[in-house]
Parts: sequence; structure tokens; C-alpha cells
Amino acid sequence: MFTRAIVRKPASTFAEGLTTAELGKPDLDRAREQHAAYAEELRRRGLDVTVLEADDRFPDSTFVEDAAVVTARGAVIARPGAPTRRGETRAVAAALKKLCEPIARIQSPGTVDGGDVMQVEDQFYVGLSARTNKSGARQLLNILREWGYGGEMVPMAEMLHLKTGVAYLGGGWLLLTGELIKASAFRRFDIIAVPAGEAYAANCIRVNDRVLIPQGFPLTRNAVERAGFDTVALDVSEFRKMDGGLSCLSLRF
Ligand code: CIR
Repeated sequence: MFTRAIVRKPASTFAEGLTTAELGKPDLDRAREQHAAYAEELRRRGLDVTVLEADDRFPDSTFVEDAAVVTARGAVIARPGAPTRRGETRAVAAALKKLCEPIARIQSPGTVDGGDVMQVEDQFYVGLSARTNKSGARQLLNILREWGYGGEMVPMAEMLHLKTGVAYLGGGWLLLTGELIKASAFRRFDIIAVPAGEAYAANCIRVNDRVLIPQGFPLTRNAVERAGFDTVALDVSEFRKMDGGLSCLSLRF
């Protein structure tokens, strides 16, 4: 069960962030509305939500998940792979200091984006993406090992982040798409393969009694419900335009 979340309001410079999506420019007012609805849904799931103020110096800072890895036994401040995102960690670290301990940090030359890190019970999977390098992954796994967690690296070639293509739903179920369907790390799980054309819906989050799923992906939603999960669909269209999704928008712990 999660009891807390941290989110950060979209910056007014949001549209200047990094993206490969080619879905057009995001509408800032809509993004703000979607963000408020997202935070409200987390509250409805029982979480105490800390809302950090926007910081216009960092267009991608609403994707707060990338700035840290938070566990029940401590938090690790990440070192984002994109240089334009490094400064985002300061405000997130300050917020985490009030909420958890111990706090560890990824050091140069290591890079880790939190979006590359998936927890499954006491095990962590760390994607080796263009953002997370081996040094960062090794540092992270060493810290987590000291806290009693296991973990492994997952090689990746195509996706932005590990959690772009995989979500742990609970009960041994993974939602998977693309290159990760074949990953040896995930063979022991029950798999829901995201149907063709709905790859974006692989970025879901299980929050206590519900799986939050992006709006507009009925095949995936049905598949998740058939596996026995209750779902809630949320509109995150403006975040999708900036390569972000449901998991990226919060730290949950
Ligand atoms: C970026 O490219 O870094 C942002 N525009 C999107 C980050 C999405 N975060 C995530 O998947 N955890």
C-alpha cells in the first residue's frame, strides 16, 4: 500500500521539454487540468499528495518520477541522463528529506532516470537506456542491496525508459510491450502483452486498489480487467506529447 506521493505542477515552459512524440505542441491549460485531475485521483486512492511548485527553468520537471527512486527503506536521488534535467533533483530531494530516510545519491559518472527503475516486491529492475548508464545502475543496485533488496539490469535498445514498456500490476502480473516482451528478466511473470497499436498504455500504475491507465486504450483496459484488476482511466494526452505518461508524473511510496 502506498500512503504518499510527490507531484510537481507543469512549468509554463513545459512545451520546450524533450520529446520525440511528434504529436504536436502540448496545451498548457489542458496539461494543468490533467495534472490536477491526476493528483486528485491519487488522493482518491488514499495518498497524501505533496504538490511541488512549477519551476520554469526545467521544462520537464513535472515528470518527477525521473528525479528519484523511493522505497519503503529509503530514497535515492537520481542523476538524470539528460543534462537539461539534472537540476530537477534539488526540489525533489528537499521534499523527500522531510518524508523519508536514509537518502542516498547517484554520483557522476553514473546516470539514472527513475523512469528506468521498476520495483516488484523486494526486487528492482533497472533498464539500461539512453538515460541510465551501467555506472548509475550499478550504484543504484548496490544501495538497494544494502537496504535488503535484490535487483538486476535490463538491457534496452529502443524505448525511452524501462517503464515506457512495462508495468507491474501486482499478483505476479506484468503489462509488457515492444522489445521488453522478449526480455529474459521477465520470463517468470504472468504477462499481459499490450495489444498492437496501444503501446502507450503499457505505462500504467497500480495505486492501492486500482490500476490507473491512460484514457483511450480500450483493448488494454479490457485485458487488465480480465486479469482481475479494477481500473481507472485518466486523460494524459498533453503529457504524452512530451513523451511522458502516468508513472512519470509522480513518486509513490
Ligand atoms: C524526457 O524526455 O525526459 C521527458 N520529456 C519525458 C520523461 C518521461 N518520464 C518517464 O517516462 N519516467
